[in-house]
Amino acid sequence: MNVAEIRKDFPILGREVRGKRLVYLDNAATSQKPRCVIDAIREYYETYNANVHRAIHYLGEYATAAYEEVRAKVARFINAPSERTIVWVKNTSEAINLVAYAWGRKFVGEGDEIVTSVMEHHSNLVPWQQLAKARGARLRFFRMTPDGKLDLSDLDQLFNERTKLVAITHASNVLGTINPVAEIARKAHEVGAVVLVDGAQSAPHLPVDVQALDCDFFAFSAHKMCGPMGVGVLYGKEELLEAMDPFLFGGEMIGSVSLEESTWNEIPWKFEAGTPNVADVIGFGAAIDYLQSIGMEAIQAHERELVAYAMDALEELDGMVIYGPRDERAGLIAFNYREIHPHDLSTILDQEGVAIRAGHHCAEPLARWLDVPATARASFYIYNTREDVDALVRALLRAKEFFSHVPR
Ligand code: C6P
Repeated sequence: MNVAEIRKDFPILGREVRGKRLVYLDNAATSQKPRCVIDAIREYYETYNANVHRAIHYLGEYATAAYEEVRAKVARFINAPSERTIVWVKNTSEAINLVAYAWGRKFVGEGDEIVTSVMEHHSNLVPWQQLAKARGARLRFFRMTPDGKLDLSDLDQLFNERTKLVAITHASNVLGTINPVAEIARKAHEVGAVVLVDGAQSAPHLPVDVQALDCDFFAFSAHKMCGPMGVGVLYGKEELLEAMDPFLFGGEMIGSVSLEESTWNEIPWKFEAGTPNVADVIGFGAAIDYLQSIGMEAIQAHERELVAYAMDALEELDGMVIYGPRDERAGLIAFNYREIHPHDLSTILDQEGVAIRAGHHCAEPLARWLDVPATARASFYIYNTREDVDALVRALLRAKEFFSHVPR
């Protein structure tokens, strides 16, 4: 991977922040966008803007073909068996809510169990809390190992004939843990449970093959993988999508409508009411082409190398506490440093041009499990370099100096 060349593709990386070189280490929140994505969106609006699936005119047909081509591209990207299994949503959160409503309210009942974990982002926890409340179901949780992995030793008790759903993140946005979702899916299927994988932090960073994982649903967001905001994907197995009722009602998702009754469109359009976000789907297509021109294996290898370098560098610092496993992890590191509140740390780092995230990262139960009010988090992507890590370390030392009166 030629990171110096890749950096040239991202206009924003050329700018300064507070008079310093921008060191963008908040990629788990959202990634930056390469010029080809920005251009694809501009080209759509400048040359073939039209509504899709409706118009019988040149622009409408052209836009529809381009839009549907991206669906097929996404299917290939995650090795889904067909584009019928790819539903457009606006982000991972909406994808999970869609399953909670359209599948959950129909198939989860009184006394059923939903298994999830303490490391989930709120988007993969709150919809299940709401579903459990509405349907009289019970939430259960994987046990955790002290270093922040799922403890799979008691799966035979955790999964049973009442387990209807296992909803688990592929990669944690705080711990960096990569969960063995294929193994979990195999075990869950033995008791007839459905498996939803939150892929928000995996699809941008490693090769994903939904057939090899054998998950039933897989959710992810374009904006974390060089694509625009406002587009996400729900992959679902065909038989499940067929069995579900629609989520939203209105134009485009219908088969035929009379004054009293309606029938539904085929999947995936059954779940896509109203005019979709065509421009950003087109931009997402450009993002997938871009990532594939680099190669997902190469991206994963680059982040592994960078995170190992960063772990070594951070561990050298006196008063550093790093959360999550030491072995295989996603390209992010959450930490606390010298008892400086992560918000203060983030403010000082920002003065040095270094953008990190601080807080509970929308995973409040996990912060409680870690027994901290907040953590600081540096998260990496294709354009980050060892120089970025060095800048992070220098900025942390600046913060240490600034807060030298604080006992560690
Ligand atoms: N995490 C972070 O800074 P949306 O916002 O719907 O695109 O993605 C939600 C989401 C779901 N699952 C996981 C594991 C995530 O990390 C996220 C988004 C960002 O960590 C923003 S809170």
